[in-house]
Amino acid sequence: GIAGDLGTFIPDSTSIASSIKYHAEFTPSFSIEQFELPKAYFATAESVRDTLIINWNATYDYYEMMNVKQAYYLSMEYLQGRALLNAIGNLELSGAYAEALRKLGHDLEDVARQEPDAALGNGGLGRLASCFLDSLATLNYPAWGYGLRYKYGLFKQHITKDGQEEVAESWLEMGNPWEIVRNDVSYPVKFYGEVTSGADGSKQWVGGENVVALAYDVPIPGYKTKTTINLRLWSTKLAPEEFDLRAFNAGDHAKAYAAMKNAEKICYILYPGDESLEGKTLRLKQQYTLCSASLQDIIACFERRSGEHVKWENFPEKVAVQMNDTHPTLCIPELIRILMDVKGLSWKEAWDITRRTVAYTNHTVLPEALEKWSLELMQELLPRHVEIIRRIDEELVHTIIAEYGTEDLDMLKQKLKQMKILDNVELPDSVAELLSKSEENSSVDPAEEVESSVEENKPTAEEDESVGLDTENKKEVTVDEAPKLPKVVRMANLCVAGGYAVNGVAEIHSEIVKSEVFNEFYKLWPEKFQNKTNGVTPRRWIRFCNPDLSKIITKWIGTEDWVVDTEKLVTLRKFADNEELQSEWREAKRRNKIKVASFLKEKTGYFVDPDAMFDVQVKRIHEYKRQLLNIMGIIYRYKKMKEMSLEERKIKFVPRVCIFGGKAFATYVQAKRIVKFITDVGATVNHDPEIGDLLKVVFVPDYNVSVAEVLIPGSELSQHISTAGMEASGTSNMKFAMNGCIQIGTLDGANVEIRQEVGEDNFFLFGAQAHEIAGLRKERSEGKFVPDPRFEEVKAFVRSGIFGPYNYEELMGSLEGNEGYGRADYFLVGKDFPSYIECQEKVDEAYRDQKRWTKMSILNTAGSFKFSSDRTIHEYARDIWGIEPVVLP
Ligand code: DL6
Repeated sequence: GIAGDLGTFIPDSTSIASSIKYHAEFTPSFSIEQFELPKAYFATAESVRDTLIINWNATYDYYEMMNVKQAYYLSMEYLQGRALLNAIGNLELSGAYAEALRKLGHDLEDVARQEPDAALGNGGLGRLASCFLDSLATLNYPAWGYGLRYKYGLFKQHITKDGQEEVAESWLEMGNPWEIVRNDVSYPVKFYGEVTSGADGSKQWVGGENVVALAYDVPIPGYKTKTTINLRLWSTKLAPEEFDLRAFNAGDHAKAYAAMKNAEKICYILYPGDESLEGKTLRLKQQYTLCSASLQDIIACFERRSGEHVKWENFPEKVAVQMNDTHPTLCIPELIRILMDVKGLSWKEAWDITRRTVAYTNHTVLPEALEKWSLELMQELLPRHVEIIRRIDEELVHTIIAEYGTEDLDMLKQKLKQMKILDNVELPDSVAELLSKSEENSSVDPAEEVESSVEENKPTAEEDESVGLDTENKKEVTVDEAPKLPKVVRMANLCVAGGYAVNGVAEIHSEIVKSEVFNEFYKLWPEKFQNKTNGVTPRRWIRFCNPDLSKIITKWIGTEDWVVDTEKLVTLRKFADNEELQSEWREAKRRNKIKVASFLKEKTGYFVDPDAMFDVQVKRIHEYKRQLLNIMGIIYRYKKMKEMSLEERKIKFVPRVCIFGGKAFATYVQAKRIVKFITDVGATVNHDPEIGDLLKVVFVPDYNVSVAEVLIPGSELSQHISTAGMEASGTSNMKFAMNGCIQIGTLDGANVEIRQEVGEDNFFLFGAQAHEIAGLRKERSEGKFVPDPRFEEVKAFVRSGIFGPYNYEELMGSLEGNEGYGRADYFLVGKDFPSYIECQEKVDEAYRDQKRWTKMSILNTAGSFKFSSDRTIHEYARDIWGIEPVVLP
C-alpha cells in the first residue's frame, strides 16, 4: 500500500522542522499564539508518530501478506515510561530532531521532559513487558502486545511529613500523541448473564451486562529496523445501543449515566483496591476484558489471514499466546468458549488447540501472590467460564488418577489436594465414584476425605484467601484470623494445566518453581517446565540513558554494534586495567553523578556531594526486598560515626549518599511505615552537623522509569538484598550492572547469574542462602535464634527516639516477632544483619582504592552482556513460541 511508497523517505532536520511546525499549527491541542515547551513536545511527538505510522502500516501489511506465525504477549501491565527519546533513538533521528528543535528555539532534552511517564504497571513485571516489546521489534519478531489502557496510571507518590501519599496519575489529561484509536476495532465483552443449552448440547452465554472494548494502538519501533510492532490497549465503553435513552428522557439521568460509568470504570485504574467485593469484581472484570477482547482480535486475525478455508487445527501453528503471570489466565477458558460456542468446535478440539497455543510465565514464588479467585464471584460474573474450568479440572483429576492409580489413596489425595484447580470444591461425581470403588474397605467417603485433608492444612498467613495480589502489592496478613476454606479457583494451577510451557524468570527461580511451587505438576509434566532468565533492553537502559558511557564503550570496543549484540561488551574485559579507559570511565560516572546530585536537589532539596559514593536501592517497597535491612545498616553506620572523633570517622568511613526510591502499595501498611522510617532517618542524619557530607540519606519521591534513567547511570553501589529465594529475578540489578554499578546482594533471583558473569570478586555477596531459609525460620519460631548485639544496639537506638516522635514499635517489633505482628522476622533481617554490615565494610575498603573500584565497574558492564532482553526474547521465540524473525523487504 502507500506505506511502502513512503517508507524509503528519511527525514532531515529541515523537513522535521516543517513537520513539527505543521503539527503545531494543524493538530491544535494548544492555543495558537504560543510555541512553549508543552506544545513543542506534542508537535514533535506527532511528527515522530507520522514516521511510526508509516512503519507500523508496512509491518502490518507484510505480516498479513506473509501470514506469519505471530506471538501475542498478554499483560495487565506495561511500564513504558517516556516514548519520545526512545522512538527517535530507535529511528536514528536523535541528531536531526535535536537540530530541528534548535532551529525552532527549543532544546530536545527539555522538550522530552514534558512527556508524562506511561506508567501502566507497578514494577518489574510491567517493565519487563516493555523491554520485551523493544526487543521483539528490534529483532524483527512478528509479535504484538495486548494490555489495558488505564485512564490513571500507577499513582504519583508524594512524600509528606506523614510518609507516602498517593495522588492519581492522570497521564492522559493532555492527550496521548503516541496512540491511534481504531474506531473500527472493537469487541463486545459480556459479564453475568446465564448459560443456556441447545438441543444438540451446544451452549450459549446470554443476557447479562455488555460493554465494548475499543482498540488503541501504540506503535513500538525497533532499533535500526523498519519493523514497528503494536501494543494494543483496550479501553471500555458502553455500547451505544445500551444507553438508556428512555431513562434519560424520563429525567432519570443518574441511571443512564451510571451504566456508562460502569462500563468505563473497568479501565479507570491499574490495580483498583480489592478489599471490597466491588473492588474484586472490578479486578476480575479487568482481567476478563483483556483476555476476551485480545482473543477475539487474535481469532479475527487468524480467520482473516486464513482466507476462505479456516483450519482451526492450524491455529497453534499461527498463534502463540504468552500469559504474563496469572492475570491473563482467563485466556484459557475464553479461547475454549469462543472455539466451542462461537465457532462450533467440540470440547476435544477446543481443549487440544488451547493446550497447544497458550504458555505461562510465573513471576513469583510468594504463595500469597499466586492468584486465587472466589468461585462464587467467578460463577456469577463468568458462568460459562466456570463450566469450562470445572471441565478442565475434571480432566486434570482424571489425568492424575491415570498417572498414579488408585492403589495408594493417601498419596493420590495428596496429589489432588495440591494440583486441583478448584480448591475446597467437591470432587466431580465421576471421580468421587471412582475413588469410592477403590476404597471398598474404608468407612470414610473418600471425596470427603480429600476435603478433610485440606482441612488439616488450614490456610496459613501466607495462604490467605486474598485474590488478585501480586508480589509488588502485598498487603497485611495476620495469622490469628479464623481460618476459612473458601471455594476458590487457583489460577496458577489452571495456567499450568492449560499451558504448553511454564517458565520461571531466572535460573534459581525456575528451580524453585520445579522443586517447590509446582513440584507435583513438574513430576507429572517435566517437559513443560523451562527457564527464561529475564533481560532488559540495552537501548533504553544504557545507549539512551547513558550516552556518555555509551560513547566510551563504542570507542573501546571499536563498534556500536554492542547495542544490538551485547556479547560484544565482553571485549571491555581486556581493557579493565587500562588507565586511559579507567579515567574516561570515572569521568563519565562523575558527570552522571553530578546530574543525579542536581536532580536530588530539585526533588528533595538536599545537597549531596558528587564525590561521595552513591549507594542506591530503588524498587517497590516490600518487606522481602528488605529496605529495612538497608536502613538498619545505615543507622548502625550513623551511630558508629557519632561515637567516634571526626578524624576517626573520616578514616573509618567512606562518605556515602544513600539513595532510596520506590512506591509502597497504598494499603500495604508495613511498607508505608518503612517509607516513613527512611525519610525520618534522612531528616535526622542530613541535618546533623557532626556528620556533614560523610553520610546523607535521601528518599527520592515518585520513583518511575524516567527517574531510573537518571539515577542508574549515576550509581556506584546498588542494593539487591532480598531474603534468598524470594525475589524471582529482579531486573534493575541488570540495568545497574550494565551501567557499571557494583552490587551488594544475596544469592537470589538473577543476582546469582549476574555474579557468575561479572565475577565473584566484582560482586559483594552476603547473607543466608535459599536452601537455608526454611531452617532458619524454624529456628526463629522455636526461639533458638540469638540476635547479633550490633542489631540489638540499632533497635535500641531507634527506640531511643532519635529519629523523631513517630512510633517505630511496629517496625522494630516485626524484627523480633512481637505477638501483635505475628511473623517473627519472617524476612530474616536480624539473621542477615551481621553479614550485611561486614560486607558493607568491604565495600568501603574497595571504594577507597579507586583503581580497583573502576576495574570492578568496567567488569560489571562487560559481564552484563547476558542480561539483554534480546537474549531472553530469542530464547522465548525459539523454545516457546516457535516464531522466526521476519525482516521487511
Ligand atoms: O519477572 C519480572 C519481575 C521480577 O524481576 C521480580 O523479581 C518479580 O518480583 C516480579 N514479579 C511480580 C509478580 N507479580 N505478580 N503476580 O511483579 O516480576
